[in-house]
Amino acid sequence: MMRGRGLVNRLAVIVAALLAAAPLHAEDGYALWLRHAPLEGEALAALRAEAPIVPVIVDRADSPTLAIAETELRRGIAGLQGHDRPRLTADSTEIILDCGTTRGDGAAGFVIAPERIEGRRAVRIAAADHVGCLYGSFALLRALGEGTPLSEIRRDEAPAMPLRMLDHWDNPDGHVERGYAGRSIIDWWHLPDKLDPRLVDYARANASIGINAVAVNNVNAKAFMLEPRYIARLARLADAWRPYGIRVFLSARFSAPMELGGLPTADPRDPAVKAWWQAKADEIYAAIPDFGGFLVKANSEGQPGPQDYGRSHAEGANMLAAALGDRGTVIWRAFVYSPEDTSDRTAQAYAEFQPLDGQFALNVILQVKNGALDFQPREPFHPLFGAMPRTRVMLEAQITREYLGQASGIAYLAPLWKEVLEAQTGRGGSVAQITAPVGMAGVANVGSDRNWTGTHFDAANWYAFGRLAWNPALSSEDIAREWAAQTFTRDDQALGTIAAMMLGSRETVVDYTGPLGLAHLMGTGHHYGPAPWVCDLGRADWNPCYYHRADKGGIGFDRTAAGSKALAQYAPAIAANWSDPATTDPRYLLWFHHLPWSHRLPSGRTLWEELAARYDAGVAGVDRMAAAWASLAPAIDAERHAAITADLAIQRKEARWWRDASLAYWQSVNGLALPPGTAPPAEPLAAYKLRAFPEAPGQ
Ligand code: GCV
Repeated sequence: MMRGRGLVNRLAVIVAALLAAAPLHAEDGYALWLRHAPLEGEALAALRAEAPIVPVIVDRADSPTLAIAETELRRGIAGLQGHDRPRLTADSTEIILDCGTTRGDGAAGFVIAPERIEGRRAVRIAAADHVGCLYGSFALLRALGEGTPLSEIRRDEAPAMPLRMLDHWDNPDGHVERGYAGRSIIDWWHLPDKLDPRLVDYARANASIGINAVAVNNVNAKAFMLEPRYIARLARLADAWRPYGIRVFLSARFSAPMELGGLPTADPRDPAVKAWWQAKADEIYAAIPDFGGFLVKANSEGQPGPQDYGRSHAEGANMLAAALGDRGTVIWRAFVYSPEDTSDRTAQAYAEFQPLDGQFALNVILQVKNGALDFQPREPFHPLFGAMPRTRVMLEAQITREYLGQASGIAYLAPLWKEVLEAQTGRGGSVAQITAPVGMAGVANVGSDRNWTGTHFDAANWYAFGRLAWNPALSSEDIAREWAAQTFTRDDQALGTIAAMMLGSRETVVDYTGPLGLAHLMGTGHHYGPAPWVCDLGRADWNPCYYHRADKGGIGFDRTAAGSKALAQYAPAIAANWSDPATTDPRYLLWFHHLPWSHRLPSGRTLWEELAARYDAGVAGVDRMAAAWASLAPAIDAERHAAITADLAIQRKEARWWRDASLAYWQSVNGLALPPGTAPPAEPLAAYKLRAFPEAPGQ
C-alpha cells in the first residue's frame, strides 16, 4: 500500500517536472508586445476576482475606434486572466470608456482612474476623443500586463509630441531600402482590392504605442506613386488605419510634374508646376480627407529638388505647402550633402538650411537626422537643433539598424535616442524640448518576416521609438523592462537580466565598430561589416578613410577651427567645450579631433591602447550577452530562446571580425605593436579585405 502511494507521488513529481520543463508556448513573435500572456499568482487571482466587464461607452456615437478599444480590452483581459473570453461575476468591475464626442487625430491623452458607481467598482478611461480612449485602453492593458492590480491603475498622460511617425523606406515593388526583416508589408500590387490583414495588425501595434502617422514609401520616391491608381491604393490603407488614429503621408518626388504631368520643368516658381501640385493635392484630398501630407527628400543623393532650378529648399517646400494648404504638412528632409561641395560633409546641412530659418511656411516641418552624418552607432547631436528657432523642426531617427549590425544580434536603441533627446543644445533647451512641439520620425524596421522585425529583440526598438515619442522622459530601462515583461516573462530576475543585456547592447556595438567617436567605417554600399581601408570611391565623402583620416601620425577628423570648422556650428559654450581634446567627451573625441596615437587619455592609456581596449570590451560585451541569454533558457519559450541564441552567435562572430579587421588595419597604418595583452587578429588584413558581400540585404 505504502509502496504504491509512494510510486504515485513520485510519478506526480515526475509529471510536474516534465510539465515545468515543457516549452511555455510555441511562440513566433507575431504577437509582439501584445501577447497578453496569463498573469501569475496573486495578480492572476486578483484580475479573475475583479472580472472586469467592458465597457459602458459613455459617448455612444458609432465609432470604429471605440469598437476597437472595446475589443482590445476584452481580448487583452481575457488573455491576462488565462481565459478565452472574459468571465463576469455579480461584482464585476466596469471599465467605462468616456471619450468625448470628437473624432480627433489622437493628439489628446487620457486619464485612467478607479471610481465607485452606486457602490459598484469601476475604472474610467477618460479622453477628449476616441483615439485617446484607444490609447488609454492599451495603457490599461500594459499596466495590467505588468501585474498592476486593476484598482490601483491611475494614469494621466498626454503625448509629449504631436507627430509620432514611422517612415517606411519601402519601394512599390516590395523591396525595402535598408530593410532587414523581409519584404515590404505593403502589397501595393494587390491593393486596393485586397488588404492584407497584417496591415491592420500593424496599425494595432502602432496604436498601442501611440504612433499616429506613417509615411508609406521610400524617400527615394517613384513619381508614379502619385498616379491615380496609387492614390486609390493609399486611400484603402488610410481607411484601414484611420480607426487606429494613423494618418498616411506619401513621399513625393519633386520632379513628378515632369514625369507625370509632361511639363518641361519642376521649377517651384513656374505657374504650371504650382497648378500641377495644387491639382494633385486636391485629387489626393478628395480620396483621403485626412491625408497627412508629403515627405520630401530633395537635392540629396541624386534626388531632384528646387536647387536644380536655382531655388532654395524653402521655396521648394513652400510651393508644396501652398498646394496642401491647411489640410496637411510638408515634411522636408535636411539630409543633404552635395557631390560638388568639398567642405566637411557633416557641415553641409547646417550651411544649407540654417540661413533659411524663418522662411519656411507654417505647414512645413524640417526633418533633421539625430546626427549630422547618417545614423551612425554614435554621433553628437545635429547642430541644426536649436539653430532654427523660427522653423518647425522634428527629429528623424533610424529604427532599422543600417549601421548597427542590421538584423544580427542585439542593439537596443533607446539609449542612443535618449542620448540625443537629452543633449543640451545650448540654444533653447535639449533636443527633446526643441522638437517636442513638432514630433519625431523613425525609419521603420518592419517587414514581412513572421516576427515583423527580423530578430525578436528588434521589436523592442519599434516599441521604444513609440514610447519615447510619446514620452521622451521615460528611461531606457523602464521601457526595456515593460517591453520584456509583455514580450517574454514577468519573472523579476529574468527581467533584470534581459534589461541589463539590452541596456549595454548599443554601447557594445559602438565599442566593437567605432569607439571614441569613429564613424562610417562600414562596408561600401551595403554598410555591413568593417571596411576602414576603403579610400578609392569616386566621391571622397563615401570613403571610410575620409572619416577616420588615420595616418602614421594619428587618427580622427579635425573639426575644430584648425580643421573643417564644423564645430563652430554648435552653440559657443558647447563648441568651446568640444574644441579642446582635454574637455571633449571621450565618446566624441575622434569625431572632433585628429590626435596622435600616443595621445594620453583620462584613463591613463594612450589612444592606441584605449582603442584596443574598447574593441576587446565590445567582444567581451557580446560574450556576456550570450552567456546571460543562455542562463535564461528556463524562463523563455524554447522557440524564441533558440532563435535569439542563434542571433547572438552571429553577433559574437561579427564582433570578433570588426575587432580583428579594425586592429589589423590600424596597425598597417600606424606600424605600432599591439598593446601588451591584446590578442593578435585571427587573420591577416588581406583576408579581411577580400571579404565581399554583393548579396547583402537592404541595399
Ligand atoms: C533612403 C543613407 C542611406 C540611404 C538613405 C539615405 C537617406 O544614405 O544609406 O539608403 O536613402 O540615408 O536618409 O535618404
